[in-house]
Amino acid sequence: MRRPLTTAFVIVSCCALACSPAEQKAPAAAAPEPSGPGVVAGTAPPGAIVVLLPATGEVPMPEGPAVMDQYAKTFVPNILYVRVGQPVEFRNSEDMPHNVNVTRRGTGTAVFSVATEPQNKHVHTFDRTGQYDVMCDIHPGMQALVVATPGPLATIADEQGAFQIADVPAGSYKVAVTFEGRTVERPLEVKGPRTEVRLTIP
Ligand SMILES: [Cu+2]
Repeated sequence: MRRPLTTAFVIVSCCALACSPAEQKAPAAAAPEPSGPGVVAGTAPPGAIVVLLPATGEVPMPEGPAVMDQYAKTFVPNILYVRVGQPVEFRNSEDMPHNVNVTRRGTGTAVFSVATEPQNKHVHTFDRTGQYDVMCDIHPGMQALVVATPGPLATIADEQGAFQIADVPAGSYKVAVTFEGRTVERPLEVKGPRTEVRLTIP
């Protein structure tokens, strides 16, 4: 999972450099000082994708593609979080032919299936939020998962429906829950070390 560590460090170090101890104790002035990052945790439908998005504005797209490699008869990494709209390179970095067969989890809908020759790659851009099973038809043991989300603060609720997203900078968010192809959003204020939320799909 990708976390905005850079953002968190920038906020902390700016305050440490710019504020004297007296100013740090003073109540927030016109622009409230965000507190440190916290954990957002709670429950959602089991297997749902949970994503925190800023309440306003866009989330910058990462530079460059995400990469899932095929090496030693294994997909590396085994679980890859990518952004909707971000190119994903499916590489083959060994001297053995493979194949990349991607289906949408839940419906089993075919997304694509291509041969990946040694030292070659196939680029695909996922255009909607979802979980995608990745297989190699040549080597049945080769399996992986791509999770496409609209933002980097994302996770999947476990079999009991529990989820946790760490290192969330304080602020106003939309929390988006995607379950069985439907997405529901609601506002969420994140402050303090832990924010609990119960997410349901009506
Ligand atoms: Cu293979």
